Amino acid sequence: MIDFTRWPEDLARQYRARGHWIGRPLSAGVETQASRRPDAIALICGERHITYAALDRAATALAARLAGQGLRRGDTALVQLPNVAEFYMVFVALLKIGVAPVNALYSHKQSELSAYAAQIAPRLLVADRAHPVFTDDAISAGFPLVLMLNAAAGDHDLGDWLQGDALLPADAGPTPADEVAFFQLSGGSTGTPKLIPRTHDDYDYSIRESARICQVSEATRFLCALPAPHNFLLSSPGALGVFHAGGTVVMAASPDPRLCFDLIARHGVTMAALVPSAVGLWLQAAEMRGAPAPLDHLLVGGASFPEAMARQVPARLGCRLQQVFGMAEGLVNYTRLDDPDEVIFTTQGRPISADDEVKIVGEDGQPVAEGEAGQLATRGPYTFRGYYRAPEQNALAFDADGFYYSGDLVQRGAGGNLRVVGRVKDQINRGGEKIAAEEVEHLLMRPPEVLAAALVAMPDAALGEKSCAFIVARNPVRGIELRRHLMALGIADYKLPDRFRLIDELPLTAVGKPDKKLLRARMEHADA
Ligand code: J2J
Repeated sequence: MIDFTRWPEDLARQYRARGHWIGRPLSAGVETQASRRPDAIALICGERHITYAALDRAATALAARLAGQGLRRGDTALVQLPNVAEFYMVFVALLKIGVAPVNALYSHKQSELSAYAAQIAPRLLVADRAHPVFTDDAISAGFPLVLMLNAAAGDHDLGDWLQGDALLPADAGPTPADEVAFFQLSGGSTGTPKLIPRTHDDYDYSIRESARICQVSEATRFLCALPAPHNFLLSSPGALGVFHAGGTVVMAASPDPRLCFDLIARHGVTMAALVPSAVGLWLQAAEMRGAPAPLDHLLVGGASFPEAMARQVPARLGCRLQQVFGMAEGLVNYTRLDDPDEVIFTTQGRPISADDEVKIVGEDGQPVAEGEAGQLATRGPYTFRGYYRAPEQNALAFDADGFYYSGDLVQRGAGGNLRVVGRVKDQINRGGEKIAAEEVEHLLMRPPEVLAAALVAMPDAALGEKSCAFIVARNPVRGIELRRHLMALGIADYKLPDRFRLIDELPLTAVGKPDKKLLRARMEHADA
C-alpha cells in the first residue's frame, strides 16, 4: 500500500464511532446509483447524455483492461484530461482497482507533470494527445502504459479501453477505505508541488456532508465550469457530491458566460460553482442578457470574494448564494442556505463537521482573543495529516498536536463563521489559481545571469491578484526573455509572471529573506 501519515488511532476510532468514516470506497457513489437508477443521467458532455449505468460500465471496462495489464492496489497513475466525461470514467475505474491517481490540471505542463511523476512513480499515464505537452512523446515515453484521449495512430486509444463488458478479476478491487484513494494537488508555497494523500474514508465523508449541506438531490443539475480535478469541483459538493445524490453533472470547458449561460438554459442547470473572478464576468453578462435561468444556487469560493460583489448575486444572477472556503488539504467551510443575509454576504461560512477543530493562532503561537484575526490551524475527520513524502514541509505545516496551518489569516465571528482576511503563506491567488512563489522563483533563477528573484502579488481588478517578478540580474535582461525562458521550461501559463521589474538589489527582512511586504508597497507607489 501507499505510505502516508495516518490519523492517530484514538481519533480514527472516534471518527468511525460517530459515523463519519463508514468504510466505503469512493467508487461506491457511482456504483450505488448505477444499480438503483441505472437510466438516470449522470453526465452531459457536449451532445452526449451519459447514464449512471453507462458511466459505471465504462469505468468497469477500463478497470478490467487495466487489471489485465497487471495494475493493482497500491499502484499509482498520472491523469491529465480536460473537462470531459472521460475524466470521471477514468477516476472511477482507477478507484475500482485501487490505483491512486494524481489528477493534474489541464493547464499543467512538463514542469508540473514531471514533478508529480517523480513523486509517485506512476505505472500509467492517461493524457490528451491534443494537449501541447503531448504533441510529441518526450514526456509520455517514460511511462510503462499510456492511454490517450484524441489518440493518434499507434496510441492506445482511451475510448477503446472504455468499451466492453469485461468483469474485474477476482483479486482486483479498491484499496481498503482507510488507505490512500488518490492524491489531491496542493496550491503550495514551496519549490516543488506537493501532493495530498486522501483516503476513501475521509474524502467520502466530506462529499456526503457537502451534498447534504448544499442540498444536492436527484433533481440537481450541476455545472462544472472550473477544472474538474480541483477539490472545489470534485468534492465541495462537486461532481462526486452530485453523483452521491444521483443528480446530473453538466461539463463546460470554461466559466465563460457566453458558453455557460447557454448550457444553463439548454440543460436546465440548477447549481454552479465559481471563483470570484468568474462571478464578475457573469454579473457583467447578466446585465446584458439577463439572469441565467433556471440557475437557482451559486457556490463561490477559491479566492477572496468582495462583499459588494456577493451582495449583487441574488438580484442580478437570480439565484441563492453560498460561500465556500475550502482547501485541497481538507477543511471546507460553507455558509448555510438558511443563514441570514449578513452571514451569507460577509463571511466564508463555518466548517462541515462538529469534529472539525479550528484554532486561530496569533504571532506568539497562542490562540487569539475571540473575534481577532490570526492564522488558521485545523485538524479533523477529512483534513490530511501530512504531505506525501515531505517530512521537512510537514514539520513546518503541522504542530505537535497534528493541526495543519493553512497559511490563511481568518477571524471568527458570531455563530462560528469565519472570514478570510489575509494570508501568511508565500502564495499568489490569481483568480483562484494558486501560484507558489518559490516554485517560480527557483525557475527564474536557473539562468546564470539572474542573481535573485522574488515573486509577489499585485492587486488586479478582474482576478483579485496578479503576479509581479522582481529580478536582480548581472546584465540587463528583458521581461520577455525571462518569460520565454519559463515557457521553455514548461510551466502552466497562470504561473508566468504578469509583470517583470528589474531592480538593483532585493530588500531583505531582519532574517535575510526577501522583504515582500516592502516590494508590494513599492509596486503600489510606482503604480500610483
Ligand atoms: C478566500 N480565500 C479562499 C475563500 C479558498 C472548496 C472551495 C475552494 C477550494 C480551494 C477548495 C477561499 N476566500 N472563499 O479546495 O474544496 C484560498 C485559501 C485556501 C486556499 C486553498 C474547496 N477559498 N481560498 O480553493 O486548495 O487561501 O482549494 O487556503 O485550491 O484557497 O486552495 P485550494
